[in-house]
Amino acid sequence: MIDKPVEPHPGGVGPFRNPIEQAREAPVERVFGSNPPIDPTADPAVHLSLVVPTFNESANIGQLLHSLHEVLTATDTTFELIVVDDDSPDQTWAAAAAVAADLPNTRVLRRIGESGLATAVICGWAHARGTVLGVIDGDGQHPPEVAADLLSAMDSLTDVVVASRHVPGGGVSNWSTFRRLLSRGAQALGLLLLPGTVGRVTDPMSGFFLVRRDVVATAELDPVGYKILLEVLARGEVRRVAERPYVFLRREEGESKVSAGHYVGYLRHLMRLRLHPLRSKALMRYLLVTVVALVVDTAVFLWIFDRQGWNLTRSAAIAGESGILLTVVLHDLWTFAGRAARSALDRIRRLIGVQIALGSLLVARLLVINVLVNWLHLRPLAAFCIALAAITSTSHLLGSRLTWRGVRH
Ligand SMILES: Nc1nc2c(ncn2[C@@H]2O[C@H](COP(=O)(O)OP(=O)(O)O)[C@@H](O)[C@H]2O)c(=O)[nH]1
Ligand SMILES: [Mg+2]
Repeated sequence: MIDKPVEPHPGGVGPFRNPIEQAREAPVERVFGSNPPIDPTADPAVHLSLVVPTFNESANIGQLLHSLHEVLTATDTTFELIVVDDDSPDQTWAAAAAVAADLPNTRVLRRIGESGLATAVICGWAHARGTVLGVIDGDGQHPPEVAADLLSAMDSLTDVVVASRHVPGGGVSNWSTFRRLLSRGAQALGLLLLPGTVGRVTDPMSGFFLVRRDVVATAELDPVGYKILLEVLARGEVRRVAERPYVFLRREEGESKVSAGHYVGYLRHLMRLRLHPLRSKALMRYLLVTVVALVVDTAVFLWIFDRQGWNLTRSAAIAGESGILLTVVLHDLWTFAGRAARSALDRIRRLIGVQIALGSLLVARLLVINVLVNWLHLRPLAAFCIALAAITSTSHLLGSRLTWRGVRH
Protein backbone atom coordinates (compact mmCIF):
# COMPACT_ATOMS: atom_id res chain seq x y z
CA MET A 1 0.00 0.00 0.00
CA ILE A 2 1.42 3.36 -0.96
CA ASP A 3 -0.11 6.56 0.28
CA LYS A 4 -0.64 9.49 -2.00
CA PRO A 5 1.88 12.29 -1.40
CA VAL A 6 1.31 14.40 1.68
CA GLU A 7 3.05 17.70 2.36
CA PRO A 8 5.39 17.62 5.35
CA HIS A 9 3.85 19.13 8.45
CA PRO A 10 5.52 22.42 9.43
CA GLY A 11 5.95 21.13 12.98
CA GLY A 12 8.03 18.35 11.59
CA VAL A 13 5.92 15.37 12.66
CA GLY A 14 3.36 13.44 10.64
CA PRO A 15 0.13 15.41 10.39
CA PHE A 16 -2.44 12.73 11.12
CA ARG A 17 -1.40 10.20 13.69
CA ASN A 18 1.63 9.26 15.68
CA PRO A 19 4.13 8.32 12.95
CA ILE A 20 5.35 5.34 14.93
CA GLU A 21 1.85 3.91 15.07
CA GLN A 22 1.32 4.65 11.40
CA ALA A 23 4.57 3.03 10.43
CA ARG A 24 3.76 -0.06 12.44
CA GLU A 25 0.47 -0.58 10.72
CA ALA A 26 1.20 0.08 7.07
CA PRO A 27 3.90 -1.30 4.81
CA VAL A 28 4.74 2.16 3.52
CA GLU A 29 4.55 5.34 5.50
CA ARG A 30 6.09 8.73 5.32
CA VAL A 31 8.14 9.86 8.26
CA PHE A 32 8.51 13.57 8.63
CA GLY A 33 10.83 15.72 10.67
CA SER A 34 13.78 14.63 12.72
CA ASN A 35 14.18 11.14 14.05
CA PRO A 36 12.21 10.26 17.15
CA PRO A 37 14.23 8.86 20.04
CA ILE A 38 14.62 5.13 20.49
CA ASP A 39 12.12 4.04 23.10
CA PRO A 40 13.85 2.20 25.96
CA THR A 41 10.52 1.01 27.38
CA ALA A 42 9.18 -0.43 24.12
CA ASP A 43 7.64 -3.82 24.55
CA PRO A 44 9.78 -6.08 22.40
CA ALA A 45 7.49 -7.90 20.04
CA VAL A 46 10.28 -9.57 18.11
CA HIS A 47 13.84 -10.56 18.91
CA LEU A 48 15.62 -8.87 15.99
CA SER A 49 14.81 -5.67 14.11
CA LEU A 50 17.11 -5.33 11.11
CA VAL A 51 17.17 -1.92 9.44
CA VAL A 52 18.03 -1.61 5.76
CA PRO A 53 18.91 1.99 4.81
CA THR A 54 18.50 2.70 1.12
CA PHE A 55 19.04 5.45 -1.37
CA ASN A 56 18.55 4.61 -5.05
CA GLU A 57 18.66 0.86 -4.54
CA SER A 58 15.51 -0.12 -6.47
CA ALA A 59 17.47 -2.69 -8.48
CA ASN A 60 18.88 -4.35 -5.36
CA ILE A 61 16.31 -4.10 -2.60
CA GLY A 62 13.88 -6.82 -3.75
CA GLN A 63 16.48 -9.57 -3.97
CA LEU A 64 18.02 -8.50 -0.65
CA LEU A 65 14.71 -8.54 1.23
CA HIS A 66 13.87 -12.00 -0.11
CA SER A 67 17.30 -13.36 0.82
CA LEU A 68 17.24 -11.81 4.30
CA HIS A 69 13.80 -13.17 4.92
CA GLU A 70 14.87 -16.65 3.93
CA VAL A 71 18.05 -16.55 6.03
CA LEU A 72 16.35 -15.19 9.15
CA THR A 73 13.32 -17.47 8.89
CA ALA A 74 15.73 -20.42 8.94
CA THR A 75 17.17 -19.21 12.27
CA ASP A 76 13.87 -19.70 14.10
CA THR A 77 14.17 -16.20 15.55
CA THR A 78 11.35 -13.72 15.53
CA PHE A 79 12.41 -10.78 13.43
CA GLU A 80 11.30 -7.79 11.39
CA LEU A 81 12.93 -5.98 8.47
CA ILE A 82 12.65 -2.20 8.27
CA VAL A 83 13.67 -0.44 5.07
CA VAL A 84 14.37 3.25 5.58
CA ASP A 85 14.47 5.04 2.27
CA ASP A 86 15.24 8.72 1.87
CA ASP A 87 12.65 9.40 -0.82
CA SER A 88 14.92 7.98 -3.51
CA PRO A 89 14.45 9.43 -7.00
CA ASP A 90 14.42 5.85 -8.35
CA GLN A 91 11.52 5.11 -5.98
CA THR A 92 13.29 2.46 -3.96
CA TRP A 93 10.53 2.84 -1.36
CA ALA A 94 7.94 1.71 -3.91
CA ALA A 95 10.06 -1.22 -5.05
CA ALA A 96 10.60 -2.22 -1.41
CA ALA A 97 6.90 -1.86 -0.62
CA ALA A 98 5.95 -4.09 -3.52
CA VAL A 99 8.15 -6.85 -2.10
CA ALA A 100 7.16 -6.11 1.52
CA ALA A 101 3.53 -6.77 0.66
CA ASP A 102 4.42 -10.45 0.20
CA LEU A 103 6.83 -10.74 3.13
CA PRO A 104 5.51 -10.82 6.68
CA ASN A 105 7.18 -8.51 9.19
CA THR A 106 8.65 -6.23 6.57
CA ARG A 107 8.01 -2.50 6.69
CA VAL A 108 9.16 0.42 4.63
CA LEU A 109 9.68 3.93 5.96
CA ARG A 110 10.03 6.72 3.46
CA ARG A 111 11.71 9.78 4.91
CA ILE A 112 10.99 13.02 3.15
CA GLY A 113 13.19 16.07 3.44
CA GLU A 114 15.90 14.18 5.30
CA SER A 115 18.98 12.32 4.25
CA GLY A 116 22.01 10.67 5.74
CA LEU A 117 22.82 7.05 6.32
CA ALA A 118 23.39 7.29 10.09
CA THR A 119 20.18 9.20 10.80
CA ALA A 120 18.24 6.80 8.56
CA VAL A 121 19.45 3.91 10.71
CA ILE A 122 18.41 5.71 13.91
CA CYS A 123 15.03 6.39 12.33
CA GLY A 124 14.60 2.70 11.62
CA TRP A 125 15.62 1.76 15.17
CA ALA A 126 13.20 4.32 16.57
CA HIS A 127 10.41 2.46 14.83
CA ALA A 128 11.73 -0.97 15.72
CA ARG A 129 10.21 -3.46 18.14
CA GLY A 130 13.14 -5.81 18.63
CA THR A 131 15.29 -6.51 21.68
CA VAL A 132 18.22 -6.57 19.31
CA LEU A 133 18.61 -3.87 16.66
CA GLY A 134 20.75 -4.17 13.57
CA VAL A 135 21.72 -2.65 10.26
CA ILE A 136 22.68 -4.07 6.87
CA ASP A 137 23.33 -2.27 3.57
CA GLY A 138 20.53 -2.40 1.03
CA ASP A 139 22.75 -2.92 -2.01
CA GLY A 140 23.63 -6.59 -1.51
CA GLN A 141 27.27 -5.90 -0.60
CA HIS A 142 26.69 -7.32 2.87
CA PRO A 143 26.00 -11.07 2.45
CA PRO A 144 22.55 -11.76 3.99
CA GLU A 145 23.61 -15.16 5.37
CA VAL A 146 26.09 -13.39 7.67
CA ALA A 147 23.08 -11.90 9.50
CA ALA A 148 22.48 -15.39 10.92
CA ASP A 149 26.11 -15.61 12.09
CA LEU A 150 25.79 -12.25 13.83
CA LEU A 151 22.59 -13.34 15.48
CA SER A 152 24.11 -16.54 16.83
CA ALA A 153 27.00 -14.53 18.30
CA MET A 154 24.61 -12.22 20.16
CA ASP A 155 24.49 -14.06 23.49
CA SER A 156 23.32 -12.62 26.79
CA LEU A 157 26.78 -11.27 27.66
CA THR A 158 27.32 -9.50 24.34
CA ASP A 159 26.17 -5.97 23.57
CA VAL A 160 27.39 -5.51 20.00
CA VAL A 161 28.23 -7.99 17.23
CA VAL A 162 30.12 -6.52 14.29
CA ALA A 163 30.52 -8.08 10.84
CA SER A 164 34.19 -7.53 10.13
CA ARG A 165 36.28 -7.57 6.97
CA HIS A 166 39.45 -7.74 9.03
CA VAL A 167 39.17 -11.00 10.97
CA PRO A 168 40.17 -14.38 9.47
CA GLY A 169 37.61 -15.33 6.83
CA GLY A 170 36.70 -11.71 6.09
CA GLY A 171 37.80 -9.44 3.27
CA VAL A 172 36.83 -7.16 0.42
CA SER A 173 36.20 -8.63 -2.99
CA ASN A 174 37.14 -6.02 -5.52
CA TRP A 175 38.29 -2.84 -3.89
CA SER A 176 40.96 -0.82 -5.62
CA THR A 177 44.25 -0.33 -3.80
CA PHE A 178 43.25 3.32 -3.45
CA ARG A 179 39.98 2.55 -1.65
CA ARG A 180 41.70 0.00 0.59
CA LEU A 181 44.27 2.64 1.49
CA LEU A 182 41.57 5.23 2.17
CA SER A 183 39.69 2.81 4.40
CA ARG A 184 42.80 1.81 6.35
CA GLY A 185 43.91 5.46 6.56
CA ALA A 186 40.52 6.45 7.97
CA GLN A 187 40.79 3.64 10.50
CA ALA A 188 44.32 4.70 11.52
CA LEU A 189 43.15 8.29 11.97
CA GLY A 190 40.27 7.06 14.11
CA LEU A 191 42.69 5.03 16.22
CA LEU A 192 44.81 8.09 16.77
CA LEU A 193 41.92 10.33 17.77
CA LEU A 194 39.68 7.83 19.56
CA PRO A 195 41.86 4.88 20.56
CA GLY A 196 39.43 3.67 23.23
CA THR A 197 36.55 3.50 20.75
CA VAL A 198 38.04 2.63 17.39
CA GLY A 199 40.51 0.18 18.94
CA ARG A 200 37.74 -2.01 20.32
CA VAL A 201 36.95 -3.63 16.97
CA THR A 202 38.94 -4.69 13.92
CA ASP A 203 36.48 -3.05 11.52
CA PRO A 204 35.13 0.18 13.04
CA MET A 205 33.97 1.30 9.58
CA SER A 206 31.58 -1.65 9.31
CA GLY A 207 28.00 -0.77 8.43
CA PHE A 208 26.79 -4.29 9.27
CA PHE A 209 26.25 -5.01 12.96
CA LEU A 210 23.77 -5.82 15.72
CA VAL A 211 23.38 -3.99 19.01
CA ARG A 212 21.24 -4.65 22.05
CA ARG A 213 18.37 -2.14 22.23
CA ASP A 214 19.13 -0.99 25.79
CA VAL A 215 22.66 0.02 24.74
CA VAL A 216 21.44 2.54 22.19
CA ALA A 217 18.16 3.45 23.83
CA THR A 218 19.94 4.96 26.82
CA ALA A 219 22.77 6.55 24.81
CA GLU A 220 22.64 10.12 23.60
CA LEU A 221 23.26 9.32 19.98
CA ASP A 222 24.03 12.27 17.76
CA PRO A 223 24.76 10.69 14.41
CA VAL A 224 26.40 12.48 11.53
CA GLY A 225 27.47 11.03 8.20
CA TYR A 226 28.04 7.36 7.55
CA LYS A 227 29.62 5.74 10.54
CA ILE A 228 26.86 4.76 12.91
CA LEU A 229 28.95 2.01 14.54
CA LEU A 230 31.44 4.62 15.80
CA GLU A 231 28.59 6.52 17.38
CA VAL A 232 27.27 3.40 19.10
CA LEU A 233 30.69 2.33 20.41
CA ALA A 234 31.59 5.84 21.57
CA ARG A 235 28.35 6.83 23.27
CA GLY A 236 26.68 3.56 24.21
CA GLU A 237 27.40 1.62 27.39
CA VAL A 238 29.02 -1.18 25.42
CA ARG A 239 30.61 -3.83 27.60
CA ARG A 240 31.32 -6.79 25.37
CA VAL A 241 31.81 -6.74 21.60
CA ALA A 242 31.99 -9.81 19.34
CA GLU A 243 33.02 -9.96 15.69
CA ARG A 244 32.20 -12.33 12.86
CA PRO A 245 33.87 -12.38 9.45
CA TYR A 246 32.27 -11.31 6.19
CA VAL A 247 33.42 -10.59 2.68
CA PHE A 248 32.31 -7.23 1.33
CA LEU A 249 30.80 -8.24 -2.02
CA ARG A 250 30.87 -6.48 -5.38
CA ARG A 251 28.09 -4.03 -6.06
CA GLU A 252 26.02 -5.57 -8.88
CA GLU A 253 23.63 -2.68 -9.51
CA GLY A 254 23.56 1.05 -8.81
CA GLU A 255 26.35 3.20 -7.46
CA SER A 256 28.11 3.82 -4.19
CA LYS A 257 27.04 7.07 -2.53
CA VAL A 258 30.39 7.53 -0.85
CA SER A 259 32.00 10.80 -1.94
CA ALA A 260 34.89 13.01 -0.83
CA GLY A 261 32.35 14.84 1.34
CA HIS A 262 31.83 11.66 3.38
CA TYR A 263 35.51 11.59 4.33
CA VAL A 264 35.24 15.18 5.54
CA GLY A 265 32.08 14.19 7.43
CA TYR A 266 33.98 11.30 8.98
CA LEU A 267 36.68 13.68 10.23
CA ARG A 268 34.03 15.97 11.71
CA HIS A 269 32.42 12.98 13.35
CA LEU A 270 35.71 11.91 14.93
CA MET A 271 36.35 15.42 16.23
CA ARG A 272 32.83 15.64 17.60
CA LEU A 273 33.23 12.38 19.47
CA ARG A 274 36.66 13.46 20.67
CA LEU A 275 35.17 16.62 22.10
CA HIS A 276 32.15 14.86 23.52
CA PRO A 277 31.17 16.94 26.59
CA LEU A 278 31.64 14.18 29.14
CA ARG A 279 35.02 13.35 27.79
CA SER A 280 36.12 16.93 27.36
CA LYS A 281 35.12 17.58 30.98
CA ALA A 282 37.61 14.94 32.07
CA LEU A 283 40.15 16.34 29.64
CA MET A 284 39.72 19.88 31.02
CA ARG A 285 40.16 18.60 34.56
CA TYR A 286 43.19 16.65 33.48
CA LEU A 287 44.83 19.74 31.98
CA LEU A 288 43.83 21.89 34.96
CA VAL A 289 45.38 19.42 37.42
CA THR A 290 48.60 19.57 35.41
CA VAL A 291 48.62 23.38 35.57
CA VAL A 292 47.86 23.36 39.33
CA ALA A 293 50.64 20.83 39.90
CA LEU A 294 53.12 23.03 38.02
CA VAL A 295 52.06 26.12 39.98
CA VAL A 296 52.41 24.31 43.30
CA ASP A 297 55.76 22.87 42.18
CA THR A 298 57.02 26.42 41.48
CA ALA A 299 55.56 27.90 44.67
CA VAL A 300 57.16 25.21 46.85
CA PHE A 301 60.48 25.73 45.09
CA LEU A 302 60.37 29.51 45.62
CA TRP A 303 59.46 29.07 49.25
CA ILE A 304 62.12 26.57 50.30
CA PHE A 305 64.89 27.80 48.02
CA ASP A 306 64.36 31.56 48.24
CA ARG A 307 62.89 31.92 51.72
CA GLN A 308 64.32 28.97 53.63
CA GLY A 309 67.65 29.03 51.85
CA TRP A 310 67.81 25.28 51.15
CA ASN A 311 70.18 24.11 48.44
CA LEU A 312 69.12 24.13 44.81
CA THR A 313 68.95 20.40 44.09
CA ARG A 314 67.13 19.52 47.28
CA SER A 315 64.62 22.37 46.78
CA ALA A 316 63.88 21.36 43.17
CA ALA A 317 63.51 17.70 44.23
CA ILE A 318 61.06 18.42 47.06
CA ALA A 319 59.09 20.86 44.90
CA GLY A 320 58.90 18.32 42.07
CA GLU A 321 57.78 15.58 44.42
CA SER A 322 54.99 17.73 45.87
CA GLY A 323 53.73 18.36 42.31
CA ILE A 324 53.75 14.62 41.61
CA LEU A 325 51.84 13.72 44.78
CA LEU A 326 49.30 16.46 44.16
CA THR A 327 48.72 15.16 40.62
CA VAL A 328 48.04 11.63 41.85
CA VAL A 329 45.63 12.75 44.55
CA LEU A 330 43.69 15.21 42.35
CA HIS A 331 43.37 12.80 39.42
CA ASP A 332 42.17 10.06 41.72
CA LEU A 333 39.73 12.16 43.72
CA TRP A 334 38.57 14.59 41.06
CA THR A 335 39.57 14.09 37.41
CA PHE A 336 38.68 10.43 37.23
CA ALA A 337 36.47 10.25 40.30
CA GLY A 338 34.02 7.39 39.97
CA ARG A 339 35.73 6.03 36.87
CA ALA A 340 39.16 4.83 37.90
CA ALA A 341 39.30 1.64 39.94
CA ARG A 342 39.20 2.77 43.56
CA SER A 343 40.46 -0.04 45.73
CA ALA A 344 43.37 0.82 48.01
CA LEU A 345 45.54 -1.56 46.01
CA ASP A 346 44.69 0.23 42.77
CA ARG A 347 45.53 3.57 44.29
CA ILE A 348 48.87 2.32 45.56
CA ARG A 349 49.61 0.74 42.19
CA ARG A 350 48.85 4.04 40.46
CA LEU A 351 50.94 5.99 42.95
CA ILE A 352 53.91 3.70 42.30
CA GLY A 353 53.33 3.96 38.52
CA VAL A 354 53.28 7.75 38.58
CA GLN A 355 56.22 7.80 40.95
CA ILE A 356 58.33 5.68 38.62
CA ALA A 357 57.34 7.60 35.46
CA LEU A 358 57.52 11.10 36.87
CA GLY A 359 60.22 10.37 39.45
CA SER A 360 62.72 9.37 36.77
CA LEU A 361 61.93 12.54 34.86
CA LEU A 362 62.38 14.49 38.09
CA VAL A 363 65.93 13.17 38.22
CA ALA A 364 66.41 14.42 34.64
CA ARG A 365 65.09 17.81 35.71
CA LEU A 366 67.57 18.03 38.57
CA LEU A 367 70.42 17.22 36.19
CA VAL A 368 69.27 19.88 33.70
CA ILE A 369 68.95 22.51 36.43
CA ASN A 370 72.45 21.74 37.70
CA VAL A 371 73.95 21.85 34.20
CA LEU A 372 72.25 25.18 33.46
CA VAL A 373 73.38 26.75 36.73
CA ASN A 374 76.85 25.29 37.19
CA TRP A 375 78.06 25.10 33.58
CA LEU A 376 76.05 27.77 31.78
CA HIS A 377 75.87 30.04 34.82
CA LEU A 378 72.16 30.78 34.53
CA ARG A 379 70.36 32.12 37.57
CA PRO A 380 68.72 29.31 39.63
CA LEU A 381 65.18 30.59 39.10
CA ALA A 382 65.70 30.84 35.30
CA ALA A 383 67.12 27.31 35.24
CA PHE A 384 64.18 26.04 37.31
CA CYS A 385 61.65 27.65 34.92
CA ILE A 386 63.35 26.23 31.82
CA ALA A 387 63.40 22.72 33.30
CA LEU A 388 59.79 23.09 34.44
CA ALA A 389 58.59 24.09 30.98
CA ALA A 390 60.72 21.57 29.07
CA ILE A 391 60.60 18.50 31.29
CA THR A 392 58.07 18.70 34.10
CA SER A 393 55.09 19.88 32.06
CA THR A 394 55.48 17.19 29.39
CA SER A 395 56.27 14.52 31.94
CA HIS A 396 53.13 15.34 33.91
CA LEU A 397 51.00 15.21 30.78
CA LEU A 398 52.48 12.00 29.39
CA GLY A 399 53.28 10.19 32.64
CA SER A 400 49.79 10.62 34.03
CA ARG A 401 48.28 9.74 30.65
CA LEU A 402 50.08 6.41 30.78
CA THR A 403 49.12 5.74 34.37
CA TRP A 404 45.43 6.40 33.84
CA ARG A 405 45.31 4.99 30.31
CA GLY A 406 42.70 2.39 31.23
CA VAL A 407 40.31 5.21 32.07
CA ARG A 408 38.36 6.79 29.21
CA HIS A 409 38.70 10.51 28.75
N1 LIG B 1 18.41 6.07 3.78
C1 LIG B 1 19.63 6.35 3.30
N2 LIG B 1 20.43 5.34 2.88
C2 LIG B 1 21.64 5.65 2.39
C3 LIG B 1 22.13 6.97 2.30
N3 LIG B 1 23.37 6.96 1.75
C4 LIG B 1 23.65 5.65 1.51
N4 LIG B 1 22.61 4.86 1.88
C5 LIG B 1 22.51 3.40 1.82
O1 LIG B 1 23.51 2.88 2.67
C6 LIG B 1 24.06 1.68 2.14
C7 LIG B 1 25.56 1.84 1.94
O2 LIG B 1 25.82 2.86 1.00
P1 LIG B 1 26.87 2.72 -0.19
O3 LIG B 1 26.79 3.96 -1.00
O4 LIG B 1 26.67 1.43 -0.90
O5 LIG B 1 28.25 2.71 0.60
P2 LIG B 1 29.53 1.81 0.29
O6 LIG B 1 29.04 0.39 0.23
O7 LIG B 1 30.44 2.07 1.43
O8 LIG B 1 30.06 2.26 -1.03
C8 LIG B 1 23.31 1.44 0.86
O9 LIG B 1 22.22 0.59 1.12
C9 LIG B 1 22.81 2.82 0.47
O10 LIG B 1 21.66 2.79 -0.34
C10 LIG B 1 21.25 8.02 2.74
O11 LIG B 1 21.58 9.22 2.71
N5 LIG B 1 20.04 7.66 3.24
MG1 LIG C 1 27.58 -0.34 -0.88
